[in-house]
Amino acid sequence: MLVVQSDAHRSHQPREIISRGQAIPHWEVASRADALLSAVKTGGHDLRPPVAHGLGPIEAIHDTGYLEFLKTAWSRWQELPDPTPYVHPYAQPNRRMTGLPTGIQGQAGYYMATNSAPIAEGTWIASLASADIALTAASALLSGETAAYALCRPPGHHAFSDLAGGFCYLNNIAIAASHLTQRWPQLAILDIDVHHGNGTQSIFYERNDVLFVSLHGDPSDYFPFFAGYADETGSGLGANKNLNLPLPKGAGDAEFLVALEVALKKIRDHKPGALLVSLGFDGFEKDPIGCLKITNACFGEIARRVSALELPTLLVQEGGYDVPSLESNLSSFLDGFNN
Ligand code: Q9C
Ligand code: ZN
Repeated sequence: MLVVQSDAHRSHQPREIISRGQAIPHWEVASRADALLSAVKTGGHDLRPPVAHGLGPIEAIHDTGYLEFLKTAWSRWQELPDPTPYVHPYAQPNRRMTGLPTGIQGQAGYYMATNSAPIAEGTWIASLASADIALTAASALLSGETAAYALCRPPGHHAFSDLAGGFCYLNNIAIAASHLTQRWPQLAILDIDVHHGNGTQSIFYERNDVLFVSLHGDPSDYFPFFAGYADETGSGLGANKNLNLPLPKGAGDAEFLVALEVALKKIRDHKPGALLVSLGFDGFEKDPIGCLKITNACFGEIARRVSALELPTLLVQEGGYDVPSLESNLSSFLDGFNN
């Protein structure tokens, strides 16, 4: 399989996130990418660096004010008295207040949906590189490759058009999907990360060309809490082009595979020209922040069933935080995909 990766992610290593009022070590660490890369190398895959695609495809998905914020937030934050090394939101807009402030403190709240997407000095550079990885893998499909894996870091599926959140800044898979619509007018995104892909859902919620289907832990008591419910089915032109399949806490392989069949049927009925997969390994049974019990072998089985759709397929890396298992989980998936 064609794999796109780069080392640029190393400039993004915020040390902590704020969870339940406490600073805790960040889960989304650079060694994740090293572990995933080991699987690529042992699997003998065709590894390539990203090619810069410019800001055009990113601006097709993200708000200009948001991009300007991401690019400048860290340096603006450093001008505050007694600045911390990472930009964190403090006060955030809500149901009753939605104004856009001009100062950095207020803008951090305005453009950051959660306390788990801190901005470090190199976050913008790393995020651009991550988007370019997804775009380069997408371009390979445009040139006739049947499948490609984008080893993205930071991940992207919690990023909205104008919001960072949940370890994500630029929505890599949405950017890649919009790039692919130049060749395939109908696309499908399958999100198997354990967290609902709220950013991706929002970006395509009113579109009928890009179907979004997500399997994830029930958000009623799990991140991202405010989206991922079964009654979110799309609106306007996008009516019936969004499918959420929340799974109860603790669900294992059998339940996951039953839901996957529902997802695959919805995808086949949409008749997409290509498929994109938000590939998270945080549904793994040992994941420290997961809520499901997916086994290593099941990632292979998921891959076999997805590849049986026989569509040009772009795999985009999202979450997965049990670093010691990432290599074997990715190997299981890539091996399953090729068989
Ligand atoms: N106690 C992705 O998998 N919540 N993002 C962390 C830790 C945020 C996960 C809470 C989870 C975001 C791409
Ligand atoms: Zn996740």
